[in-house]
Amino acid sequence: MNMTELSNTFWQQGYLVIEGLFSAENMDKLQSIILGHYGLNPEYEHEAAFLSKSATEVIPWFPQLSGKQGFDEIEHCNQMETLTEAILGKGWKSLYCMTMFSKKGTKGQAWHQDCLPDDPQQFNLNRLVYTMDINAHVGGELLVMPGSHRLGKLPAGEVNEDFSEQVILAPQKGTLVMIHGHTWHRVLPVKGEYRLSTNYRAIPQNTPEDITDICVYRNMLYQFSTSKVLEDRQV
Ligand SMILES: O=C(O)CCC(=O)C(=O)O
Repeated sequence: MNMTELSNTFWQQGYLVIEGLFSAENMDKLQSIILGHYGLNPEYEHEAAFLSKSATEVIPWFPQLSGKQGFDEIEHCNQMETLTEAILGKGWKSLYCMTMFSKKGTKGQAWHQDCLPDDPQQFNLNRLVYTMDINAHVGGELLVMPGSHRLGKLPAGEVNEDFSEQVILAPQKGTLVMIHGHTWHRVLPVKGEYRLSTNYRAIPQNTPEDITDICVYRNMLYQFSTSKVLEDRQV
């Protein structure tokens, strides 16, 4: 892998896709740990008001906090670490590993930015690892707006509007997708039994660890630590 080229592509697009980075065997191992935790009908953790207003139906889990060491090996994958450093520079830090489960028939995730884009230097990096194939049959494809990490705040508007420049990603098992926290992104509704993704979030040096506490949706700014809508964004 040419890290400089990949980093340039990331900074140009606001996202990057690396197919086949992780072995199917490793992914199957993680997938079975994740499913062992959730089962097929886990309870939601966020408040119902948030789930409904955000149009985001995801159940998070932090497997490393439960001592699941299988997830450490991926975190310390040499290529992922080297690529992260090429993108974020020296002094970057791994935040945590968070799995996300969405049930059959749920909405996915509406357009959002993981953190406020007011300062271009202050952002998180999503490093999304897919332990299963995402495709039109399963649903849950990932939508990104190329270059939107440079466009400031996601405009207020219809939460699931289609943008003419949006790109639809259907990551296969073993793929790594990196997304800048200011890039507008969204997940389509889930048609299969379930949808899983695993996010190894990271931050550049001098970035607060709670950088993703306030999330930007098209209809609100939401603060997770207080479970509060900080701003209702009217269209
Ligand atoms: O699960 C995915 O593919 C995307 C996750 C996402 O939107 C996020 O972590 O902000």
